[in-house]
Amino acid sequence: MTDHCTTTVGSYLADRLEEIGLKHYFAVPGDYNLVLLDRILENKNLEMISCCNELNAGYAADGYARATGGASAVFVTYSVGGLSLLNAVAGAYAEDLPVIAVSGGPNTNSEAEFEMLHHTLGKLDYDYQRDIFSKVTAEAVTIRDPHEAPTKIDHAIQTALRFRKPVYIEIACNIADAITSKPNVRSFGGPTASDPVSLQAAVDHVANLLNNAAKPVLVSGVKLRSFGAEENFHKLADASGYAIASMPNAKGFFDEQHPNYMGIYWGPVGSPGCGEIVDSSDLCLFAGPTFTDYTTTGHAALVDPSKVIQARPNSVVCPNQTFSNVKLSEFLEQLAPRITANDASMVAYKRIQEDPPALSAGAPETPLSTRQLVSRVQQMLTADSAVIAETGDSWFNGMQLNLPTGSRFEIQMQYGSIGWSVGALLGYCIGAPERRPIALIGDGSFQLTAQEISTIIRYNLNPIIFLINNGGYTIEVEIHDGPYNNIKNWNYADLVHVFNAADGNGWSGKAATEGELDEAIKTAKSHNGPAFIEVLIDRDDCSKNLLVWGSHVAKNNGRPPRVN
Ligand code: DPX
Ligand code: MG
Repeated sequence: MTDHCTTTVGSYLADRLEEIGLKHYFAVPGDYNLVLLDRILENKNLEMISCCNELNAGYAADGYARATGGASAVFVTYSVGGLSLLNAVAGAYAEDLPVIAVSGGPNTNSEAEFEMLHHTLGKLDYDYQRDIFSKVTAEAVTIRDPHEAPTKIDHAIQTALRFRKPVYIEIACNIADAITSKPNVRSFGGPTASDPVSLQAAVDHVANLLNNAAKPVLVSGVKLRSFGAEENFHKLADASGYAIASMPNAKGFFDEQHPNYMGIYWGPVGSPGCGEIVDSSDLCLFAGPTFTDYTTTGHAALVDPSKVIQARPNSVVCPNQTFSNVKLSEFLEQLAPRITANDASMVAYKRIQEDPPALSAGAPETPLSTRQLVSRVQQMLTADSAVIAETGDSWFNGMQLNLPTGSRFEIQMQYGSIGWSVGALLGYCIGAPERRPIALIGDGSFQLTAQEISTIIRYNLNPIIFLINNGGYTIEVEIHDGPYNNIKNWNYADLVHVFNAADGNGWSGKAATEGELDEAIKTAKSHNGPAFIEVLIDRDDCSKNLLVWGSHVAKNNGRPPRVN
């Protein structure tokens, strides 16, 4: 029996999730989490989105966090569910997304009585799932004592929001219903404030360096969004007059229609002219960058550390000087008014700027090419669009798009787990119902997570999905080919009918020519529900940038071992 100041552990968690802004959560049931789900369902301000499997539910939570900019939650059962979820949570860790992963756990009496349990490894270890999750989360807690639930739940939630990382909460199956304190008032702030002395010193030092540089440039990085610094980056961009580039995994975080925007800084596959200006600048401020083999095209885009300032989420790293405990957003905000406008890099860029090559449509019967597909997607984009680009040639095709102000772009470039986009698209549609997301998904990737189209149909969401059927793992073909890069063909478009069954409202079509694609897009746009277009593309038709990038990454991967 609860009284006015107590509740159940499950209800406590539901209330806290509501309090931090969640309206939905993703779930797959199992006997270790059923009572917990009963308690969560009682909260009428939270809607359950039932997924086909735990991996996809995790990807959906990833997409939801991207769409809302806040946290997300996913509920699974013990071990068989949890370990399926693991890969998606690892992706959320890599991508700085505060996904709250909640698993049911064994009954608290089982450990004391040395019970061997179903769904487990078949040994007397009751902590292995939490131990495994501790590697891919910022905090992993097990709740077996209801009195400890409020502090453990609150601390895990605060950690997720503060560090923008996933957390793991395991609740023993007989504890979800146990009595605990009602949630008391408190705040769940985001990232903590900077050390004021260090912040001041960093701003003074960097303002001095930039104001004395001849041709400084600004580059936006992926951490800008997770650490809430996009707006202050824009303020700095406006104040500086510098030429501005985006790193590939930060595409869309800076307005691509800004007059000083050059394009993507991505070494040999970046936007024409952009790399030349960044590399020839005497001082570049990278805001929230990650320099990996993927974002630097196999380390071909080598930024000279003596000319680079990195503003990281918690520090500022200058040539020969580091300032710790300086938060990215505060640093950019305070730097903006200290900068003397200097358009030298922009003038230099204007001199070498190339207009993108004009591409006119072919005759309707022309077999479809990726270039023509990209140009059709470009024409569809509006301020309300969100493009979800799956790992594969879709990255390179997506990167070509010129995003209207307000539109969004999602890519999982740090983790690059194929199949991510189907679940992420589901979560994105739920989290941003005011947008109509457009997904670019390769056939190979789709085969990992295809069944979540069923959930997109179940909730009658309205994305437009381009399934690119190029008969295999083309990106892998370009990095290193072999028989393993061929896949079994499917009638992808027909799957929508299978998933529709009697009550679904999904529409699908197939396009092998430009004319068929135009017709299909017309129908998709007018369809009030999920639209799925299978486009048939030649196995060897891939973007030029994929070929160049693939050879650099392959070279980097193929370096021989060092022997003494
Ligand atoms: C693999 C990749 O068909 O796209 O454009 O044809 O390449 P493209 P597809 O979706 O194929 C994807 C394929 C097999 N990567 O080319 S990128 C290895 C891989 C991965 N993630 C997981 N397994 C394997 N990235 C989960
Ligand atoms: Mg493919």
